[in-house]
Amino acid sequence: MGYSVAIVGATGNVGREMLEILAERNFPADEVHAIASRRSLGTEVSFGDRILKCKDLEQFDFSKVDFCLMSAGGELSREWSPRIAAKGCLVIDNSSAWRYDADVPLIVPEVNADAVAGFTKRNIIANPNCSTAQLVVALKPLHDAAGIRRVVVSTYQSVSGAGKEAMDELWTQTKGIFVTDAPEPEKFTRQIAFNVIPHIDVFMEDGSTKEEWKMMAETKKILDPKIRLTATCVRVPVFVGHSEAVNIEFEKPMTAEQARDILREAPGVLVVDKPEEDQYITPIECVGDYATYVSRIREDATIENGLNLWCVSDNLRKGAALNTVQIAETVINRGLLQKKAA
Ligand code: 11C
Repeated sequence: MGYSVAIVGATGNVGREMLEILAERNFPADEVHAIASRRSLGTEVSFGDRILKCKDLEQFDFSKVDFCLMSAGGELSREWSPRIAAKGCLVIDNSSAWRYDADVPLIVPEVNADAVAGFTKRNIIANPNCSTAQLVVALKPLHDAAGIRRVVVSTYQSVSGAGKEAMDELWTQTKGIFVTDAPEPEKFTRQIAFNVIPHIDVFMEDGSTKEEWKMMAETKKILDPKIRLTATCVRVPVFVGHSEAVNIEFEKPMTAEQARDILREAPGVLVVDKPEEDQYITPIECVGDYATYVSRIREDATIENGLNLWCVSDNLRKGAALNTVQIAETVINRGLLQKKAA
């Protein structure tokens, strides 16, 4: 007897990946329901070799469902997650709505799986922002070894992080520039084709963007509140895969060779780092993979105990859908959820 799982936001970039990953990993589900807003009612989505028809969120009965994997934006999550959770269905939410709530665990299983048990207060678990998830997977083993004091991170984030329409905008602008006229920006504040934009999410009072703030706040909650982190988040004309240039200052010495050895053994990490053979990872090479790739590991001689690295991952997978499914697997493996009778 398997679990009953509902995916809310099943027609979106992340919802579709969730369905694919549940199928790929043979998640122990007897029933999988694709749920969407009324305007997507009846839309068909793939689940392994099956086709599911989307059901209406307003009409769906969550009381018989064990897990609700939610990827429908913050506003909808604020309204619906508590309602679904009150039906005894564990919500794992991919939006930013619950991440900073002290009663909601924010989980990356490779980093803080033990914190998952705290879900019982609200029956909600939060999934971090995509740019944070891959970063903390790479930082955790290094932090354990030498204590991270400060991180300076610059991101190169793909357009899929901003949704399907943003991917369409990059595609039509790129074609348009050569073939017809480039359409005006709609999802982005500037032309994204052949350009980069240092603006993701809204600006805050101190001049940072919310995306930059999220990386700081979420790294503290998931990994260690003592770590100081500053970020500059940039959108680049890449469809899938977020990249990050990371500068780390440790409490104790850490050579590049030590860091390479530690990261080679770390869960969720793959090291591709032979500059003498041009071996390093780019976003196109990580698409569809589970790993957080780390390349370009080198000492930073401008500070004491400094290290630089380059970190790339599929933002729709480790940054969103895969991490959500891994959280559900962690809950099951630790025997924390009583399966509902069919
Ligand atoms: C982006 N990181 O690339 C964002 C998408 O808080 O879950 C995810 C936003 C979030 O645009």
